[in-house]
Amino acid sequence: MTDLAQLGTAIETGDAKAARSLTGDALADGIPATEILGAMTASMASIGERFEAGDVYVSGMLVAARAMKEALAVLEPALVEAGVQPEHTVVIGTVQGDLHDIGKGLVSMMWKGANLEVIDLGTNVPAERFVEAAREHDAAVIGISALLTTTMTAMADVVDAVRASDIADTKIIVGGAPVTEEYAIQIGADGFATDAARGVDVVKRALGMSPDAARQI
Ligand code: B1M
Repeated sequence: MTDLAQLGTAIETGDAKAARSLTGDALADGIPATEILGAMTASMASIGERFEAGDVYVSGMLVAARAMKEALAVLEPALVEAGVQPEHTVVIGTVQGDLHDIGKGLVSMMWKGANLEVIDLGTNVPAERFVEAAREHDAAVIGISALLTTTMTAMADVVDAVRASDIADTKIIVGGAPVTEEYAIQIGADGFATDAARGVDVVKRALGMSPDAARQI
């Protein structure tokens, strides 16, 4: 049976090759995708703590993030379990000034798994780009991610830009480590989720889908 602690270590040390192969082994062993994901996210939390303590530098976070993304690519099919024609389109991105995309990528995967067509705008996305993309794709929901206390304020700019546009009624869901429910309410967002799994419930509620209407991992 694959040792998930080894997978965590591979990610923390930035060993992308080992992270990819251990993820494949864990899936082949029948370990649930959510459990594998748990080990991966714990390793990123650990890297963050070590960065805060001055034990690793930005370069260390970067190689760990690369290893995590490569391992996630192996895990994605099991997380998404694609199949049914998507009922709704949603747009998601990380706010302007912010380059963190792992959490946003996870939310995006989980939303795909909930049978949604997900348009991922990437990172460092200006407010107007969210509006343009939502209009272009006739999106029912805009998801915004921010990982920095200095960039989460840009979420308010996105909400303001949407509300001032011709697609003012589009539902907006926000999330990311520094974001709180209080902040989400303050800026006028329609929904907030602390993690990708809860993000599925929140998007389903925003879309008026019953909580059991879409598949979850
Ligand atoms: Co950055 N970084 N980083 N970093 N980084 C953090 C966020 C930090 C907390 C580390 C620390 O000090 N402990 C700190 C922020 C402090 C703060 O503002 N409070 C920090 C800093 C300071 C910085 C720089 C400023 C460092 C520097 O240059 N001096 C710099 C900023 C660059 C920029 O964005 N402009 C920087 C850079 C980077 C890297 C590029 C090296 C790399 C990112 C690579 C990448 O993403 N491609 C990086 C990394 C890897 C991290 C940590 C270690 C890990 C982030 C991560 O991927 N977590 C992070 C420490 C930490 O998070 N503990 C840290 C795993 C991921 C699964 O969780 O992203 O939280 P998370 O997503 C969760 C939830 O938040 C939620 O669901 C996700 C899954 O459950 N969620 C949503 C997220 N978006 C959502 C949207 C939703 C709903 C839920 O609805 C739409």
